[in-house]
Amino acid sequence: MESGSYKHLLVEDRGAVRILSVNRPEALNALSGAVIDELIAAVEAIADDAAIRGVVITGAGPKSFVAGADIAAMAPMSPSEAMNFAGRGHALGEMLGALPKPVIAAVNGFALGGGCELALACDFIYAAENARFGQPEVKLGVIPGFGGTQRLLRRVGRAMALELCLRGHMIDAAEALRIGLANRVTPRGEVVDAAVAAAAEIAEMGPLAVAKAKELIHQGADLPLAEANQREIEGFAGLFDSDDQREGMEAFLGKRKAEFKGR
Ligand code: CO8
Repeated sequence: MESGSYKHLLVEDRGAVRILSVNRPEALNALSGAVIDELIAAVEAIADDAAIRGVVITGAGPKSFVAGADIAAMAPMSPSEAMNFAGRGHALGEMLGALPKPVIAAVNGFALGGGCELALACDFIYAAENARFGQPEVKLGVIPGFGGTQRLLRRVGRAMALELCLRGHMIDAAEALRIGLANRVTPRGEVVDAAVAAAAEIAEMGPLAVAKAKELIHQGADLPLAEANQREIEGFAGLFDSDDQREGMEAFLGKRKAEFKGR
C-alpha cells in the first residue's frame, strides 16, 4: 500500500525515521479492524524499506494516542469475530516486535485498552505529561485482547498488571514512569520530537547490532536465562563476521565517526 493511500493513518518521514499517526479524530483514534489492517500494511512496508531505520507510532491531534479498540465496532461481534479481531491485533504486535528496527510509542494523550496495548507492543514508550494509560476493558465486560494481560505482566510485574486490568482505572504519565510502563516523560507537545530524536540517534548505530540487540531482548524475556545467554554469545560472535563490526571498531580507534553499511 502506498503511503498516501491510507485512510486512517498519517505517514511522515523525518530522515530515516517514519512516523505513523493513527488518525480517527472523531473516535479519539480508536482502533477499528481497518486501522489494524492499515498498521499491518504500514509495518510491512517499513520492513521492506532499508532507508527507514526507526519508527514512531503516535495518535493524531492533541488529546489522544489511541482510546482503545473501537467499541461501536466491537459491540455486535460474535465470539468468532472477536477471535479474528484480537488475532489481527496480536499479529500486528508480533510484527512490531519482529521488526529489526526500533519502534517507539509517543503517547500524546489517552492510551486506553487497545491503545495501551499498542504502546506496549512498541519497543518502549515515551509519554507526554498529558498521557493517560489504562486497561478499562473490565468496565465493558471484557478483558484486554491485544496483549494487555501478558505484555503488561512482563513490563510492570504481576501485582501492577493485576491492579490495572482488574480496577480499570487510568494512571497519569508520572505514575506510568514510576512503574516502568513509560521510559520517559516529556512536556506536552514535545513527545513526538523526543521519540523521533531517540529513533534518529539509534539510526546512527550499526543496524545489524541494533537488530540483534532488539531480537535478543525480546526473545530472551521468554527464555530460560542460560539459553538466552547462549543466544547472546552466538549473536555477539556472529557480528564479528560483519563489515559493521570492523568499521565501528576501526572508526573508534581512528578517532572518526563510523559509517555503517548494515552488512
Ligand atoms: N471506541 C469508539 N469510540 C470512542 C472510543 C472507543 N474506544 N473512545 C472514544 N470514542 C468516541 C466517543 O464515543 C465520542 O464520540 P461522539 O463524539 O460521537 O460521542 C468521541 O470519541 C469523543 O469521546 P468522549 O466524548 O467520550 O471524550 P471525553 O474526553 O469525554 O472522554 C475518554 C475521553 C475518557 C477516553 C472516553 O472517550 C472513553 O472512556 N473512551 C473509551 C475508552 C475505553 O474503554 N477503551 C477501551 C476499549 S476496549 C479495548 O480496547 C479492547 C481491546 C482488545 C482487542 C484489540 C484488538 C485489536
